[in-house]
Amino acid sequence: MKNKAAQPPHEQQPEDTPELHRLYADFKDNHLNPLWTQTANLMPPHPKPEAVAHVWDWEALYKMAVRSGDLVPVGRGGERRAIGLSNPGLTGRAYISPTLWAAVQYLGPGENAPEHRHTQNAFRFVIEGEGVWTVVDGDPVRMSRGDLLLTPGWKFHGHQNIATEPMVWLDGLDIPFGKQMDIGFFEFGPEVVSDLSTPDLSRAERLWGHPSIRPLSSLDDEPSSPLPAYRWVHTDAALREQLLLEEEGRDVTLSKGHAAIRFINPTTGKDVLPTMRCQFHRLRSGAKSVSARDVGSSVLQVFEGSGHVTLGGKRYDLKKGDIFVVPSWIEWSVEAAVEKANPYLDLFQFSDAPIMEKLNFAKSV
Ligand code: GTQ
Ligand code: FE2
Repeated sequence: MKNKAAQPPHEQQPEDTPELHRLYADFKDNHLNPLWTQTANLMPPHPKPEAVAHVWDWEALYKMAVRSGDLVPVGRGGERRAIGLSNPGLTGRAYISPTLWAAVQYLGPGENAPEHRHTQNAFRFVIEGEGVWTVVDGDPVRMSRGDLLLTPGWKFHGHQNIATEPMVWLDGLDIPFGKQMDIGFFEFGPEVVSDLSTPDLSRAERLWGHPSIRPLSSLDDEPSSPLPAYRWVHTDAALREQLLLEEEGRDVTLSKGHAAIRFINPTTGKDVLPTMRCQFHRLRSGAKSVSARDVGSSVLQVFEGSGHVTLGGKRYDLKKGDIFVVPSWIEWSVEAAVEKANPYLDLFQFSDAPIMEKLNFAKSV
């Protein structure tokens, strides 16, 4: 190799000779791959995600979910009528980011999605509709508008819709992370959900759903939250009070007019699932969030209101139900529109932050 010390290291390449070609051919035949041809790509100076920023339009998603409902049966094998949001930068894979799966799931009136369990962690967030119960380890959990429902890894779960209307909701799972790590196990459960009752509150909520109170029979930390449902009444009240306290002169919001909360595991005070963080944002009409940039990826869905998001320097309109992805190290901020119909922009967010934090890769500016 010639001495090219004056150039940056990644531009130091060997002379193109027949011997070099033979060496590279031997590398290939022996299942080897040299670092020096791809150093800058493998070890960039900062994250350069293959995933790109993208916004999915809720109306279009909803219509295709309905068409899937007409054409595709739900049952054993396919398991779920769930349509994965596929990041345009991660072609061919139904992954919204390298770690996260986001899907819209459709369950028609009277339909039943069979029970199964898998290592992957899951949650559902309900943007609209009523009438579905998800049965988690034999415990029926009502799914209503604004609720966050958890299905931690390896718990059996199936869904049933007892209403006369279909229901469409957002699923979040750590499928891509699990696939990359080869951690997945999967088992079928009963074809019909194991408990067809439809109580207002699940047994786990009756045990765990009291603010800052836990049963003395369960004092150990649990890796996933034992509370299967985070109800909209509580989320809404927490956000409303944060903004009211701000109006009363208290410094409790993230920034002016931006209330935000994190859903937590009551046994640890930490994230609800080992791999996924779930949060909720409320921006007062006209308010703007502080620009953020984090290692790791995030997905947000507009729950109510409208506005726009600036993602990697590009501005996108947002309306109810729209879903967008924030890839690693992409700068982003949201702004609530000034509109009469809705005094707020409400956003549900999930991210892979627990993975990044546990592995010491988390970084923010
Ligand atoms: O509802 O159990 O979107 O297992 C992907 C995999 C939903 C579910 C998804 C699943 C489910
Ligand atoms: Fe599942």
